[in-house]
Amino acid sequence: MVDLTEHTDPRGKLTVVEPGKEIDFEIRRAYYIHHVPENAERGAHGHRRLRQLIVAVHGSFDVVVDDGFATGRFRLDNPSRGLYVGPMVWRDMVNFAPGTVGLWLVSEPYDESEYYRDYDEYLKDAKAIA
Ligand code: T46
Repeated sequence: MVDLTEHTDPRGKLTVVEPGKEIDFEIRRAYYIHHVPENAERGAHGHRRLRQLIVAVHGSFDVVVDDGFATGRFRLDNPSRGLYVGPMVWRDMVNFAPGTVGLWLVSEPYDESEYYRDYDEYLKDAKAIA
């Protein structure tokens, strides 16, 4: 989990993500997820190279990560705390609260060939590089 720099004054809070400070990769793409239907799950993939910071800017959801050897579950519910996920990690996003907006800041342009969409293929490669 990454604590982001938060500036609070009587007008509210402003949270900053700056490469070289809160994260150690250049941001080459951003996307956000919203209007997630009740009980919907996203993810079910891994990335070969991509690094990302995930922030629940509104609402909450869980990120379940799996590196081929162990799993972990992280609850994202604070817009000033993000989850860094590196390459070669399988991830699922679950348990979205109604109205949630999740932000992804990522290190690579969109490239479908960079995804693992098949868990068995991912697992074989994850174990091979360990
Ligand atoms: C991730 C989770 C949270 C694009 O055309 N450009 C993009 O930059 C992205 C991210 C997606 N798309 C298209 C590809 C699909 O037709 O949007 C559609 C939905 O994408 P996907 O099925 O990959 O959605 P998720 O929620 O499974 O995964 C996405 C990201 O791909 C992934 O990196 O971490 O959001």
